[in-house]
Amino acid sequence: MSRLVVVSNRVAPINEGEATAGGLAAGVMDALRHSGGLWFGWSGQTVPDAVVPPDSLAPGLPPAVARSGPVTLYTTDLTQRDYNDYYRGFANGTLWPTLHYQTGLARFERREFEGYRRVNRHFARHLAALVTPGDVIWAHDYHLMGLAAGLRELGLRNRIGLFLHIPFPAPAVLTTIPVHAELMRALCQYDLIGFQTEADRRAFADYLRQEAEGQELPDGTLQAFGRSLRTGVYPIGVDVDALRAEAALADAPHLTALRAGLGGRALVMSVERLDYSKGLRQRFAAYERFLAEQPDWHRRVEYLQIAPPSRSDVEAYQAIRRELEGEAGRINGRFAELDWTPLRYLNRSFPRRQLMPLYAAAQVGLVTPLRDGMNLVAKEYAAAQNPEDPGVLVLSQFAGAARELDAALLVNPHDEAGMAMALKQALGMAVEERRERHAAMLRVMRHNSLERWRDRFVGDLRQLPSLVASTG
Ligand code: GDG
Repeated sequence: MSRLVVVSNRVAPINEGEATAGGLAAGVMDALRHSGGLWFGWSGQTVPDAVVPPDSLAPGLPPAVARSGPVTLYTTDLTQRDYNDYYRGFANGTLWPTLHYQTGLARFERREFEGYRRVNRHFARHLAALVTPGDVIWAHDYHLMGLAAGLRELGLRNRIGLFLHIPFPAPAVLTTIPVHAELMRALCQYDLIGFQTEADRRAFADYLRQEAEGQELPDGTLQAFGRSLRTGVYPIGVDVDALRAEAALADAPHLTALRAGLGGRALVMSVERLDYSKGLRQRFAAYERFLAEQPDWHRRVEYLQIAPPSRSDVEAYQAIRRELEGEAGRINGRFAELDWTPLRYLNRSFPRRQLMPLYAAAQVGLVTPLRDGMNLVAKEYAAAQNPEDPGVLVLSQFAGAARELDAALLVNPHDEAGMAMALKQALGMAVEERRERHAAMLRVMRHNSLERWRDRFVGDLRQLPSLVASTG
């Protein structure tokens, strides 16, 4: 079987048996072990600009940082300038907000786009030294839209696929990026592009048709910018049984502490990176409205929001953090009693093995992003529940997960009153209805497992006729 080469912005710091690693990283590692392979990405380290002269494409092999059986991890450093332009600038200051429909938060500097291209080429140069002609290359996410173009410039004809973890927006939104055409031309150098939902895939095909004179053939092949490429929908999944097993470890000391603090009150819980796309501001407002409209629930409910800081050197992230700190204080100031804190807002991360029992202890999982490619927390929350007495998932209709988990209570995160009502409904839901909704979600999640996501994408990539890869 052809060797698999995985490329992502960061290489997951994973060792066999490491319990804190996310399911996604573990799933990808399994695939690598199966066929042998390597995983390449940024080390997370930056070096002073002077170490690498501008535009030098650091020659030679990057250092191998870890080996585990037939799998080798390789990483490369970024210069401070690369980090600023590529990671902080174009990837997280332009692409992330725009692809999440937050055009008002997007910045654009051509210099940063040039940096994005430079780092994609830098990755390509390193990779080209590592891959052999039979390898299939699987790149991940919005950081690497230009990687295939970099590899093609170096003459590689391997099959190269990209899975986009985040949404692909409507053409009218994407075209707000001044260099959208250059970006999409480069993206079309991939042979296979995977999306989380059909809506994302459709938006990409629409862009090519409307903006690039592209066309879609009856077999689903897209043609644009002189290239033929495939697209597909691969909703990412979770390992339901592993999550439930982790969640059922109910005697963990942190749970005892939580239960003592709750004193029998119902727990509403949310977990996410502190990111403006996750809808925290709107959710806080909806909870405040719920408290204002439902005095019966005072002292009987607590909302635990875990939000580890993320990308804290990007301005928009500093702003949302400041705002939420103010809001959390204000809501507690308005409703708290001597023996009741209605909102607990924790800006820290928890080890994975602690997080799952917390999900299981929560009567309501409140997952209300403004936009999300998939949203794994929604699936993890549902997987963690005890099937006999499950909690209720309140889920944004704008998360990719809503396409599959339509047995959740679906809400519009912009509808404050609607979210407050859904919270009331969730807290009061009878056990029969909770079981029914949970069983329906479990069925879908077992089918669209993490393994299936990975095997379908890699399988489709491997099966591409070499014609698709080489014709223009
Ligand atoms: C992107 C897309 C898509 C969170 N806090 C802690 C913690 N987490 C873990 C969760 C979950 C993961 O991080 C977050 O995944 P999400 O899918 O919810 O969101 P993004 O980070 O934005 O991921 C998204 C995903 O890629 C995969 O394709 O679903 O749409 O935006 O696994 O549990 N883990 C630990 N402590 C925390 O405090 N250990």
